Amino acid sequence: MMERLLITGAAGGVGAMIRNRLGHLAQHVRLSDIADFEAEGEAAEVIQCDLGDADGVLDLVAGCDGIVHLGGVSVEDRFDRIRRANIDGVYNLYEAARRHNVKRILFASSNHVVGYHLQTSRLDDKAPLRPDGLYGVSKCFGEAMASLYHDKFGIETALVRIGSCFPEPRDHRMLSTWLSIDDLVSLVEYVFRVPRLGCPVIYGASKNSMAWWDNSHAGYLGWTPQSNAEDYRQQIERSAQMPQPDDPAAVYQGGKFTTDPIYE
Ligand code: NAI
Ligand code: 15L
Repeated sequence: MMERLLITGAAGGVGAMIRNRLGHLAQHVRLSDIADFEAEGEAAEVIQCDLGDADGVLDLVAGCDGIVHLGGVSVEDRFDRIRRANIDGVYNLYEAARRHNVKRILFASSNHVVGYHLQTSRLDDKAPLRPDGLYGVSKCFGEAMASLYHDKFGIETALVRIGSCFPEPRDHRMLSTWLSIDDLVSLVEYVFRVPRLGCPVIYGASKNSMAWWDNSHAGYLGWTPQSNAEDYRQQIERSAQMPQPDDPAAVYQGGKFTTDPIYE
């Protein structure tokens, strides 16, 4: 059991859904976000911090031995915003981890690092990076930082390329990309319990019948997702329009992110 687990981005969509479900992994849980929020119950400590503030991040990470790093800009945006949170922020986090001797991190990467691969392709951890926007590029940077700090300093990171983590899948693409909250929580458990993690790429998707991604290289983790987006197919067919075959939402793994402009 860890002494103290830090969860960044704890006020965000994913953070709010998992932050109360990881208390069994550590004696103390520290929650952080740039946004002000209140933790439910009294078990967790809350520290407001901008990931772009190096001194703030150094203080934030002090005393932690594991980090679930969810914080950052989570969609396509202007480069200056992405840079502060996802590039400076990740640098600040890994430097703080090195200086405070943090052993293990789960980095919330994204399927948008490989978003320009076709939906007809099956990808594993050897797939070339094909980011579909500046957001995807920033997640490539995060993965590279984690790799560097693993090779140079031995800090282990799970590079979790999350597909679509929401309570339920919302459209046809998510029949392939959906990651249920339960499966994410169990992935965090496996990442922090496996004796030797290394620095693997893990596609963060449930056991979807229409899956595009192969995690067999990470079988040693023992993580076996249980949810299947197929259970929601009828609901999706009622509520979401099926995209035309030439619609980027149906062509590229990154879906509509491939149509985002470079925001000025
Ligand atoms: P979100 O946007 O709801 O949450 C991100 C949180 O990070 C927010 O609460 C925001 O206030 C915080 N944040 C932004 N800039 C910050 C800064 N400079 N300093 C400190 N905190 C900052 O995103 P969501 O959906 O909860 O995703 C969590 C993580 O997982 C993100 O890193 C996202 O890129 C990644 N991810 C999520 C997916 C999903 O389906 N929800 C899919 C792929 C990746
Ligand atoms: C992401 O990386 C985003 O953070 C999330 O909001 C979803 O849009 C997800 O990818 C997705 O591709 O569905």
